[in-house]
Amino acid sequence: MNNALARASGRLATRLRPRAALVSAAAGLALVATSMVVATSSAQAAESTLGAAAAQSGRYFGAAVAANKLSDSTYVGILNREFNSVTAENEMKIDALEPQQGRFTYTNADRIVNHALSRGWKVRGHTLAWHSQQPEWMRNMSGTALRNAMLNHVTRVATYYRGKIDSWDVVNEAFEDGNSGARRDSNLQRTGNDWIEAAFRAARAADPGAKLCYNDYNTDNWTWAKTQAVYRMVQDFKQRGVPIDCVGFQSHFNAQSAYNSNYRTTLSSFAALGVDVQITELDIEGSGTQQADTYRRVVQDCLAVPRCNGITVWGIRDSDSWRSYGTPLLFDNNGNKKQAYTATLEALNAGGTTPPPTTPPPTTPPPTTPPPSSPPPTTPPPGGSGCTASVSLNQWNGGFVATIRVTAGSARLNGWSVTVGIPGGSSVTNTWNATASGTSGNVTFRNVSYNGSVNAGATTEFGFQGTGTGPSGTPTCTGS
Ligand code: G2I
Repeated sequence: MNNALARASGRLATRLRPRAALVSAAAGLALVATSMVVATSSAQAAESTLGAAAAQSGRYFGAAVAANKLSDSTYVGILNREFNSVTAENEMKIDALEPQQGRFTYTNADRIVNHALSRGWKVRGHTLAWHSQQPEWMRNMSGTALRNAMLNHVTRVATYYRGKIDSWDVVNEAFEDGNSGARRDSNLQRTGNDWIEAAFRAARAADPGAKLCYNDYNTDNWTWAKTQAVYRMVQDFKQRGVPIDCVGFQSHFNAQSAYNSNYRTTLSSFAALGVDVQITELDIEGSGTQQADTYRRVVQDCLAVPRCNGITVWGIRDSDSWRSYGTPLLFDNNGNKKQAYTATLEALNAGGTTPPPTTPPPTTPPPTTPPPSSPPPTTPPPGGSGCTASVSLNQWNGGFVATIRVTAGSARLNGWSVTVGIPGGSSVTNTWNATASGTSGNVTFRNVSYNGSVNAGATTEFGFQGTGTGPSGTPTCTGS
């Protein structure tokens, strides 16, 4: 009996699925001796690889992949046999894709993406905006220049990969650890609290077919302040129509950040907000039965939540792990299956009781914020409330991101509108922190609820993205 048959009949003995049970009952014990027949039918009922087992309930099972290991035959052998989704471990980070500002290098990332797509697998894009792994030029930037550079990066990369990415980690790790529940301080955070939603809007405009995720670690335990803070952000995004489709739970488990039985509550609570949930960077330090049991529970928790639509482990063999000392993965250094592998496969095969996720990836254009319900006043109130507006433009061949700074005059503004001339043939595709009256010609941008009020002499910013050439004239600002 070869290995696969031995495994298959072992499974049959320990855990009969209904289909296998029927075959076995009908055929009687005699069939067990003719193991080919039994093994074949049980192999159909219980899959022998992680990807196929996950696919039974409409889920994927992925791995983080390093481009420089695609020439390692043991590594690629396991990858091709077991997985049906990949995440580039480092090759799609900002420093890898835009090492010099405006110069994009996709070679290594493409090796991973093409390896996956040519086999019909999914690709998780990781990651468009992050405080870490920024190239030198970006680390030294701040304010509007950084905001524009970030949006430009999001737009260019998501456009380049349009149609190829199942889910993008649009923003990674933006919250602080510990009890504060605050955003993590970073150069991106200092460009304004709305940087995350601006990134999501730019990503949606660039690739309307990809699911857009927020991804973080230490957000697995439902009682932790960081988990709750991310939950509130996602809830707020859903309420305000910020385009978010999924939340990634990295799930790097060890003694300091241990698996907790409330993990299922975390996954189901986020899912109840109307987003998919994905386990994006799973690894569990430990060994033997303890490690295997935790893997089993993580898989069971995902399978219990219909919108938990995929699991990715952060590497293949223990020796491939960023925490190799913790032997946290499913294959040992030689590529052999560990106890954790068997537990994972069994849990995937036992699943399928929950319906597969039904939400299709978004195919509609980005949601636009409805215009204010009351028309803006046409005459300025007594006392005058002037304002000025200036444009800062980031352009490339075929597209642009414009950031408009609105400055109040000598009186406080209660609302403002800015009219910008969009050149013929160009159009606005996406606006943040304002609502647009149209997409081409003279477009008027009006404040939204939270930024209409501007103190005398103070400023606020909004932005938009477009195809074609950006505006060239000076915008006109009207205050109320
Ligand atoms: O730190 C674990 C993960 C936490 N969540 C986000 C993930 O993107 C992150 O992955 C790790 C990679 O596994 C490491 O491989 O991210 C690290 C930092 O980006 C990666 O480490 C980097 C080293 O810092 C670099 O010095 C090295 O050149 O890996 C690079 C390539 O080996």
